[in-house]
Amino acid sequence: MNVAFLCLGGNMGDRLANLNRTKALIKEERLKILAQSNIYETQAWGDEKTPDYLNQCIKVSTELDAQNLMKLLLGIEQKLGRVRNENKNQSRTVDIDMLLFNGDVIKTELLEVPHPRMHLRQFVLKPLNEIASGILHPVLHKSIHRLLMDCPDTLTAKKIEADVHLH
Ligand code: PH2
Ligand code: MG
Ligand code: MG
Repeated sequence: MNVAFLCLGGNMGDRLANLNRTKALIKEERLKILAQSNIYETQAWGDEKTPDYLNQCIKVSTELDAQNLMKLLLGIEQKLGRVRNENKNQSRTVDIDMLLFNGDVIKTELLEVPHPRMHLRQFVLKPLNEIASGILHPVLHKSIHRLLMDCPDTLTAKKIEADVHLH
């Protein structure tokens, strides 16, 4: 059994509904959600003219390997109406990023784990710290809590009141 940490985020349409739909589709697949963070409203990183995001991190267990998990997640993004173009920071209904997969270091065309920019982003580290504070980053060899303390990002990430119970 493999354990992955994912960051969900979106800034188009009904952002909360899109996060909830994402988790519902994840549960329909052979994935188990083991833990989830609070939801944060976060300033857009990379293009401050785009609307604020909602971001949430979740911990899942799966029989799939990392490549097949990534393919499944890309399929879920598509089901939720995500359209990609060459602009990495364009607005989207939902983005599902794989942050960590076990303690593996993976670099293929499809996938880079640990996510290459996770340690630079408050919108990842703040929610991730709630469910993975003691986990070591397999390349930087620092805990998630330490990465959050050391993170240079000044964009805000504010916890929102939303029901995130597992059912
Ligand atoms: N994702 C991006 C670009 N910028 N900003 C925030 N706040 N949250 C995101 O999830 C995000 C972003 C590219 O994937
Ligand atoms: Mg992303
Ligand atoms: Mg992505």
